[in-house]
Amino acid sequence: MLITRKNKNSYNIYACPACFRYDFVEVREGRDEDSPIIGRYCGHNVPPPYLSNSNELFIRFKSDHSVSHTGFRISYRTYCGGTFTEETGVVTSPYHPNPYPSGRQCDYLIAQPQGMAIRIAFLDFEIEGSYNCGYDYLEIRDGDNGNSSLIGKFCGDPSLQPDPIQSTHNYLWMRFVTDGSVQNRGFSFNYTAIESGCGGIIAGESHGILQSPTESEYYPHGTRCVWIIRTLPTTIVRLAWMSFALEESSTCDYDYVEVYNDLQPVNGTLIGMYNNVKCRTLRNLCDVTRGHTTVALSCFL
Ligand SMILES: [Ca+2]
Ligand SMILES: [Ca+2]
Repeated sequence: MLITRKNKNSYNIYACPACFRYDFVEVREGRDEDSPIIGRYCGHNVPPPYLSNSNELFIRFKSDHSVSHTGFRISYRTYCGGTFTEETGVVTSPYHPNPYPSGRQCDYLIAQPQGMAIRIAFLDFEIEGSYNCGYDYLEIRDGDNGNSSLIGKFCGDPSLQPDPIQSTHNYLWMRFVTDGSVQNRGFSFNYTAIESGCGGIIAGESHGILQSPTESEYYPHGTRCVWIIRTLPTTIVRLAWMSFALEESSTCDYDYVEVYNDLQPVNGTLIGMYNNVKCRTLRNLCDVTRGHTTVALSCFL
C-alpha cells in the first residue's frame, strides 16, 4: 500500500513524541495500536509518503479538548497488483524501476467490456532468472483468473523480455511472484483495449444480455464469437432466448450457436446446437444445470 508516494527511509523525520499531548495522527505498520509505529504527526508540515511492508496499516487520529485546525487528507492506493479497467494504462511491478520487494505475490487483472480484447507491450523487463522461473516470475493467463489458460511464465534478463501479447477475450490475469532473495528492476508494460468484434467473458454478473453481432440488420458472414458466462460458485445459470433467426439447415452446418457446460467448448459437455429448425422447441429455456457455474457459448455464423 502506498500513501502519497514512495519514500521509505524518511518517515521518522516528523515523528514527535510531544504530539502525544494535543492533536496528532499516528501511522502503524499492521492492524492495531500495538503494531510498530511508523510516525506520529502534528503541526503544519505535511508528513512524508509511506510505502507499507504489508497489506494493513493502522492510522489513528486524536484531538484534545481545545484548539483545532483544518485537519488532514491522505490518499492511498495498492502498490502490489490491482484491477485495471481504463482503456489504456501502464502496469508495473512494485517500486519499479527500483528493485521489487522480496517474498511477494501480486495479482493483476486487466478487465475490459465485452467485445474488447487487450494487447500488452513490455517497456521494461528484468526479473531474477532461474530454471523454469522457479524463483521470481511473472505469470500471464488468457482470462480472468488463475485457472485461465496459461500464456506464459516469464523471468530473466532484459533479453528475455516477452513479445507483445494479445488476449482472446476481454480479460488478462497476471501474477508476479518473488522469493526471499535477489531482486531486480521488475517489469513495466503498457496495455491497450482493442475491438475484438464480439464475444467475451461475462464474470460475476447476476444477469445480462448477449447478442450476435450486427452489420446493418443481419449478422455478418464468416464470424466466430465465443462468450463465457461465469457466475458465483453457488449459483446456476438460466439462459432464455429473447429472439432467434439463423440460416436454416437440418444439420446446423452453416450458421449455428452451441452451448456448453464448463470452461471451454473443447472440454465441456455440449448442451445443444441450435439453428432455426432445432431450436424452435427449445427456444425459451436452454439449460439449467446444478453444479455448473460456467456456461460457454460459441456462435458460428
Ligand atoms: Ca528473487
Ligand atoms: Ca450463413
